[in-house]
Amino acid sequence: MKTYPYGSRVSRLLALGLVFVLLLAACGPAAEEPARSLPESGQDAAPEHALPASQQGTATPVVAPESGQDAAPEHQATAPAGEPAPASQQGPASYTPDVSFTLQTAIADGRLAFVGVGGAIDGAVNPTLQVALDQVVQVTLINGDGALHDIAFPEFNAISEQVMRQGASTTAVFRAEQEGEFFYFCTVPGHRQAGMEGLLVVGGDAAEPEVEGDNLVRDPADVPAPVGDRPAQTVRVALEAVELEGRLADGATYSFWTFDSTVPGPFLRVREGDTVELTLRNLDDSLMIHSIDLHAVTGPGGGAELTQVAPGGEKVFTFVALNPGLYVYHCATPMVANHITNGMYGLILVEPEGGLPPVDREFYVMQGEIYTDAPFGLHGHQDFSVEKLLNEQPEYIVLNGAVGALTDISPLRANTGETVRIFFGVGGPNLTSSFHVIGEIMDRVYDEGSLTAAPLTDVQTTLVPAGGAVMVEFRLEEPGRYILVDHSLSRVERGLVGFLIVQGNDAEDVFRAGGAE
Ligand SMILES: [Cu+2]
Repeated sequence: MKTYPYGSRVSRLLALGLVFVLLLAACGPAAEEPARSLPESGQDAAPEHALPASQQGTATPVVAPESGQDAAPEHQATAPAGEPAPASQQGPASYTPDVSFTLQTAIADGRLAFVGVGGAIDGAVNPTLQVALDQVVQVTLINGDGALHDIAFPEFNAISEQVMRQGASTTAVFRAEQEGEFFYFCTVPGHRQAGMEGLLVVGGDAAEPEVEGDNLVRDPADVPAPVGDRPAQTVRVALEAVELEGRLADGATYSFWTFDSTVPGPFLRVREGDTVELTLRNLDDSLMIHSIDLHAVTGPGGGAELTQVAPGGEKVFTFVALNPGLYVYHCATPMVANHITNGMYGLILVEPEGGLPPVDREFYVMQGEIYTDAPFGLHGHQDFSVEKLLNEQPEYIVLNGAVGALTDISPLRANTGETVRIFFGVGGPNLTSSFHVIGEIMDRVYDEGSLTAAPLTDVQTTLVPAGGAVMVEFRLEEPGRYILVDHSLSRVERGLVGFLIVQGNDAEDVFRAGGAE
């Protein structure tokens, strides 16, 4: 007789977990959620407190860079990480900041002050902001007291808009192009003297932010070799469900649940007509039951009903990959959305008979959301919030499992003249992605992961649903740094950004600074 452990044991575990989470939520700090915004840059020097011409209501924190005044142009020649471009190519800002701080105005010890929100400066009064030389710095200012304020970095010609109402927020963005110590302060008359002043330190011993927790990022270049032109056969796949503490962001960790200890799980690659025998083992030290539902499976639950496996156990099932395509797989044990948000998702490619057209490089990228109890950006271990999950209000939205996964840790790398293919999927569990590569046009989009329909051609942004995937291809003509985003660009501020760094010579002359010849 077969029984599926959906029953009382799971219910008890879930109930215990829920009580624990609710307790934590009740005891947690009543931290105010920091507002976030994309950069406005290059504002003129701050004489007294001249306001930018565009100043309007200050409550809306989101300004898309394309429309932001003086925002860096999308095609700005930006140096690949670690390979700075000549200074002449560096504008005052770039598409994404290198470092971000949030400060909230407050009255501390009877004086006016800026108080750090999140990260290493959390709670610090007039915190010292430490940055590296030439970093693009984004400072978000939240009005915490209802009086008129702004923030200025005069040596860098940066001043924010003024914020008047409590809760309103604004940003200042600049490139830290001189080494040394500089004051930042509020330019409203009397406020600097009343305490609103701190230090910006550029260069020196600007320490790398400490990283805690194991790196669970799946390298986007970690894609198995093409199946190509071979007859159908039996393929055996073994996966392990592993629960472990991992790095969520610099200085922040989270209790991830994974397939094979990375997020996303391994990229599985089979052929149409293959018989796939899948073994799922759940490690001894797991607390939860786990399972797998592959969208490439024809059969109830996609495998989930046959693979509910308790800690220390193992289950096997077999399916025939009837339909070619690019499919999501994920854990499907209650609460399913909880298992997915914690990292249990991946992609399986079922190649059509004869294989896919050859390309020079293939990449594997997945988008996911993380629902922490505390606001985005805080240090330390971050607890899961079932309430935010059910309200679909993630704090973190990331590529390959963590903030910085595809920028600092494992960016995509290729060369000019190459054609690249990105297998992009959305683990979710909830948000739809408007997948876009800044500075590129997708030559071919295999919409919704369908490999049997003709691809769309010449696409800017493609919609990928939760639990869906897409295969895109494009040729690289120009060197530089291209940026993978969800064009719901507020999500950049929650971690959703990746780099494709393209090296090589600029032989094709399809893009350059200055006028036409
Ligand atoms: Cu699971």
